Amino acid sequence: MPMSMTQPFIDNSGEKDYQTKIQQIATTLSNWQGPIVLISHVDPDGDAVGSSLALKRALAALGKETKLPLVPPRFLEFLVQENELSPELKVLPDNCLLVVLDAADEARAVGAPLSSAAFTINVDHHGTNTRFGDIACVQPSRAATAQMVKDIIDASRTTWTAEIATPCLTGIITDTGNFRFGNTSPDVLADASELIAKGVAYAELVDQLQIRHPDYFRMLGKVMSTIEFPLNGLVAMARITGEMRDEIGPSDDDSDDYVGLIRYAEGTQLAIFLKDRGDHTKVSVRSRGKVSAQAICLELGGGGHVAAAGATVQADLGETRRRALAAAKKELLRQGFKLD
Ligand SMILES: [Mn+2]
Repeated sequence: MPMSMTQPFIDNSGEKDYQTKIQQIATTLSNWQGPIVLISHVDPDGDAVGSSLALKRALAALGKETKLPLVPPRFLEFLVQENELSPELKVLPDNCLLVVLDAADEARAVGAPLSSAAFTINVDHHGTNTRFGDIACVQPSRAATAQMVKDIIDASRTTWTAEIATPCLTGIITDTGNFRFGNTSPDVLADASELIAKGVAYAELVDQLQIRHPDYFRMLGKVMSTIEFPLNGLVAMARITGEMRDEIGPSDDDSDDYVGLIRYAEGTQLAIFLKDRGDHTKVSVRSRGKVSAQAICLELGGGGHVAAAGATVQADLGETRRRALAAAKKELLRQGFKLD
């Protein structure tokens, strides 16, 4: 999930500890004699897929036995080479090192059971990360987990190739919204520049990353017909209903784009996107300035970054809309906005 530079959870005192942990992780991975399994979060995004593909390729280059149980969204399938992914693992192999990437807590990590790992490494940039695992390296000042993976690979003996750099850069591109979000720091651009210099076909990559199935555009038309601007126009809100999905098909795996799009409606501080899943509703929130999408989603039982957060609400769309608006109102009032 993308994030903002303005984080209440940032701990900048930890940069030295961070570098120490990165080195410790690189050493642990290099010295590990058993299999290494990499997993990431449910509904994997560009950072989850990019981070895990980059690290898997770097470890494979070191001669490590690796497994990556992952189902990427359609628009990221082009990154994957043949036989690179595994089906979900019901049990972990013996003496297995498990690397969990971009997942803020154990419940969000999918692909393999966490309990039977011989050793667990947690690498993430979500401030809300629960710090699970034998080594937990959490650095909210990083725009993407892929940036942290770059640090791990830099600290290891791996020689960078375009095949490793391309997914790594993908994580940075997608979590910064193509270098448009507030988390696009000089460090992010320096890391991206370094990765491009490893031989990434940059223009081709960013072009490919925007390509979507025709159904995406059919769905976009329907989504835009649901747009509303409640709370004095400070909120842009849209939805995908079960009926829309029945009509267009289920390929809405990129629908996070929609919330980013409506966020650009003039005068809005918040974009809220609701996805009807029958017995539950998924909520994606994006915010601007000091307004916290994270505060709203924490109120709804979810989490994320200040500028971009999400929640799964065990209620139908109508009830979820009511709760999301109540949380949005509370946050807007907290930030000093006047509401009728
Ligand atoms: Mn991320």
